[in-house]
Amino acid sequence: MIARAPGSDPAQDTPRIGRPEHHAVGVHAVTTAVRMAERQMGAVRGARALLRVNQHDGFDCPGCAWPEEDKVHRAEFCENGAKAVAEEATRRRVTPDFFARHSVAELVGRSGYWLGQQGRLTHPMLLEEGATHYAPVSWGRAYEIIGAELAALASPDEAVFYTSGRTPNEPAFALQLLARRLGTNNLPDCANLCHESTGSALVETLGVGKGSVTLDDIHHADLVIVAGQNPGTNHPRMMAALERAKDNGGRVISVNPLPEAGLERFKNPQRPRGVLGSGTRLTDLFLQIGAGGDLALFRALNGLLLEAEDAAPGTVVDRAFVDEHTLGYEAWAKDARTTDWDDVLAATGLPREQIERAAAMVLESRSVIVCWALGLTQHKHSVPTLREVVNFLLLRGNVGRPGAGVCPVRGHSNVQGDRTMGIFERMPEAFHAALDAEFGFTSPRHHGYDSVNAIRAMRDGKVGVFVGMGGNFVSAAPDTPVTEEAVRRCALTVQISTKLNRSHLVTGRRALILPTLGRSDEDRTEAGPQFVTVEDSMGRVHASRGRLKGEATLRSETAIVSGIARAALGASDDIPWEEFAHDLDRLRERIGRVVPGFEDFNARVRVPGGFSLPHAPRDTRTFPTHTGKANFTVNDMVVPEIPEGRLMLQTLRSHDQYNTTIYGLDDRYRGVHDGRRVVLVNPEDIQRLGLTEGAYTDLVSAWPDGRERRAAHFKLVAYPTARGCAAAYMPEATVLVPLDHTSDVSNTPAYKSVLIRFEPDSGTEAVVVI
Ligand SMILES: Nc1nc2c(c(=O)[nH]1)N[C@H]1C(S)=C(S)[C@@H](COP(=O)(O)OP(=O)(O)OC[C@H]3O[C@@H](n4cnc5c(=O)[nH]c(N)nc54)[C@H](O)[C@@H]3O)O[C@H]1N2
Ligand SMILES: Nc1nc2c(c(=O)[nH]1)N[C@H]1C(S)=C(S)[C@@H](COP(=O)(O)OP(=O)(O)OC[C@H]3O[C@@H](n4cnc5c(=O)[nH]c(N)nc54)[C@H](O)[C@@H]3O)O[C@H]1N2
Ligand SMILES: [Mo]
Repeated sequence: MIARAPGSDPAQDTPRIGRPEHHAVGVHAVTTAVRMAERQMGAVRGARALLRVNQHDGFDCPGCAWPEEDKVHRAEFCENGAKAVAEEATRRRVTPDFFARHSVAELVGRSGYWLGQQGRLTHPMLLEEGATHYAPVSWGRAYEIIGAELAALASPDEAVFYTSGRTPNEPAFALQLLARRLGTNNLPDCANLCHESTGSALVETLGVGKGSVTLDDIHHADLVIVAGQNPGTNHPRMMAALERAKDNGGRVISVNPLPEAGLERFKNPQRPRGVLGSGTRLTDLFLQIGAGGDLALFRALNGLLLEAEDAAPGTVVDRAFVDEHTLGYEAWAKDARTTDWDDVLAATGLPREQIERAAAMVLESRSVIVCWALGLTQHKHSVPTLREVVNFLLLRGNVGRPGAGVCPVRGHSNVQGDRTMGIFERMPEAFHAALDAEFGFTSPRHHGYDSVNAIRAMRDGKVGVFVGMGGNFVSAAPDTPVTEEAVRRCALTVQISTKLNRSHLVTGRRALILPTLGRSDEDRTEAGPQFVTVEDSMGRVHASRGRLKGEATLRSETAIVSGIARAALGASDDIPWEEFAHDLDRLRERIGRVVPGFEDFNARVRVPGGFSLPHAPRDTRTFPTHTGKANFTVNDMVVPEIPEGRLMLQTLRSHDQYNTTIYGLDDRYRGVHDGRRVVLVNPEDIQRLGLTEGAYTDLVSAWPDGRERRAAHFKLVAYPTARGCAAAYMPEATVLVPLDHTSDVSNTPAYKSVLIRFEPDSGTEAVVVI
C-alpha cells in the first residue's frame, strides 16, 4: 500500500515559477474568487452564499478570525473568505455510494487535495475492524458504538476529544461538558498547534491570553508592527484595517523573512485607486529578519529605547504607567542594557541601521501596536520572544490605551471562542468551580493532554477512543508518520466533519465518520431556526445564521455531541442533552452562568454586532496575573544556529489552501503556479550550497532521536527569502517536523524552525508518508 503525502498528488504537481507579485487583492482576486464559487456552488447558490457572509442576519465567514468592520465598511470583499465558503457550500457530495466504490486502502493513497474536492459528506459511516470499506450506519447505532467504547475504557483519561477552531461556541461548550462529565480534561485543540505560545506569554505577563486591541485601535495607531504574519493570504481583511491606519497617518513596520506581497501594497477593490490605480503602500519599513531572530530584534529595540531614556531621562519610558501597573522593571532594564550587538546582528541578519531606524520610528509614535501570528508562535523560543514583545509595549505604556496594545491574530474563525468555552486541557479553577455549581457534579482537576501529548499517549498505547470535532488531526499534527502510527493504535476514532480528509482514512481499529452542518447551512429544529455564536480575534461575540439548505441527513455539531453524551452517560444522566440539541438558547443560558462575560447571553447576542468580552488590561489597566501587576520578564538572548550545509526551514501556507484543505495548486502572490512541492531558498544560499535552481531535491531533517525525516521531490526555487532560511508548504513538508521539537512552555510544534539539508531527488515514487 502506498500512502501518498497529505497535500497534492506528486505525480500531478509540476510547479511553474513566475515572478512574485508586489501587491495583494485588486480586481484579479475578485474574479478568481467568483470563478471558484461558481465552480463549487453554481451561480445562484454561489451569489446567495457570498452575499450572506459577515452580514448581521447571515453567517460568520468560516475563513479567519479577523473581526468585521463596522456597518459602514461591512461589504468587505475577501478572496480567501469566498474560497472558504465555496469549499463548504459546494454542491459536490460524498455519499454511501462513493464509499462503496472506493476502499479505504485506495482512498488513503489519494492526495488530500483530491479528497477535499470530492464534496460534502452526507451520511454517518462506519469502518468495522478488518473491513475494507466504510458502510452506512444509523445515527443511533453510531452513538451506541461510541458509548460502548467509552464505557469499555479502563479510565476516562483513555479518551481524547480534539477540537478544530471552526466549531462555534455552543457545541464547543457541550463537548467540554461531555469530556469533563466523563471525567477527563483531555481536550486538545488546534490552538495547541497554533497560538498556544501567545496564551502562555500573555497570561504570565498581562494576565489575559487574548489580544488587547480593537479594530478602532488599529485604525488610530501611530505605528503598527506586523511580525511573523502573511495577512495578504491568511487575514486579507486585515489589509483594509492597515489601509485605514495609513489613511489616518499611521505607519507600518513589517518583520518577516519573506517579502509578502500583501504587506507591500494593497489594492482595495472597494476603492477607485485600488481598482484603477496602484493601491496603498502598506509597509514603511521592511525588516527582512532571519528565522527565529525576533527575540533578538525586540531585545535590541528595547536596549535602544533605554539608551534614549538615559540620554533624555523622563522622555521615553512611561514612568507613571511602569510604577503604577508593572513589576520587575528594574531587573529587566538592567539585563536589557547588556544586549550584545554581535548577537543581535547574527540572530536577526539585519543591518544595525535598520534596527536603529525602527527604534526611531517607535520614538516618534505615541501609540504602538504589535500584531503577530505563526512566524512568532511556532519556534522553540516563542514564549520568551512574545514576553519580550510585551516588555517592549509595557516600557512606553502601550497597553490599555487607544491605538496601542498586543494584537495576536488568530487563525480559525472561532479558535478563540472555543478556548473561552473551556476547550483546554488545563482550565483555571474558577471555570471548574462554576461548571460544577451549574451542573451539579465535580469535574476532574488533573490536567489533560494537549495535542502533542495526546499523540505521545496514543503512541504509547494509552488512548482507546479519539474523537475529532472538526479538523484533520493526522495532517495538521507534526511528524506525520509518527502521528499516523499513533492514531492507528486507538480502538476507535471518530471524526465529526463536513469534508472528507486523511483523518477519515488513517484510523483506529474501528472508525466512524459523523457528517455535520457547517457555518453556511441552515439548522432548523422543532424549536425553530437556530443560530450559533462565535468570538473573533478581538474578543467580540456575535451570532452566525446559516441560510443554505443542507442535506437532511446531516446533524448539527451540538446535536452530535448530545447524541454521544446520552449514549455514553446513559438515560439517568440529568444534563438535558436533548434539549440543548434542539434549542441552543437553553444551552446559552447555561453558558451565561458559567463563562465570565456571557451574562444575559441570549439577549446580548441578539443585538446586531453582538457584544465585547471584558478584557481587564484593555478596559481598566488592571492585570490579573499571579502578581496582580503586569510583569516585565528577563528573556535570555537566543541566536539561532544554522550549521554549515543546513538551512532553517519554515512550513507555511500557500495562497490556495486553508490549513490542510487545498483549494488549488497556485500561490499567486509568490509566483508559484500548478504545483506545491517547492522549496523557496535565497539565490546566494543555492549557490553557496552547490545546488541547482529549478532542480528537484529531497529535504532531510535530522533530530537527536536518530530518526531521519525525508520529504522527497521538492523543486528548488530561487526566492528572495532571508539568507539561511527556506520555506515549504504544509502539510507536504510536515513530515520533517519532529514530534518532540516544540516550543518551551507552550509545547507548540516548532513548525517554523526545522533544520534541513539537501540530498539528491528520490523521485515522485518516494513521496510516501508511511
Ligand atoms: N486563506 C487562509 N487563511 C487562513 C489560513 C489558511 O490556511 N488559509 N489558516 C488560518 C490559521 S489556522 C492560522 S493560524 C492563520 C495563519 O496565518 P500566518 O501566521 O500568516 O500563516 P503562515 O502561512 O504560517 O505564515 C507565517 C508567516 O510568518 C513568517 N515567518 C516565519 N518564520 C518567521 C520568523 O522567525 N520571524 C518572523 N518575523 N516571521 C516569520 C512567514 O514568512 C509567513 O509570512 O491563518 C488563518 N487564515
Ligand atoms: N507544518 C505545519 N503544520 C501545521 C501548521 C503550520 O504552520 N505548519 N499550522 C497549524 C495550525 S496554526 C493549525 S490551526 C492546525 C489546523 O488543524 P485543523 O484545524 O485540525 O485542520 P484543518 O485543515 O483546518 O481542518 C480541515 C477539516 O475540518 C473539517 N471542517 C471544516 N469545517 C467544519 C465545520 O464547520 N465543522 C466540523 N465539525 N468540521 C469542519 C473538514 O472536514 C476539513 O477537512 O494545523 C497546524 N499544522
Ligand atoms: Mo491556526
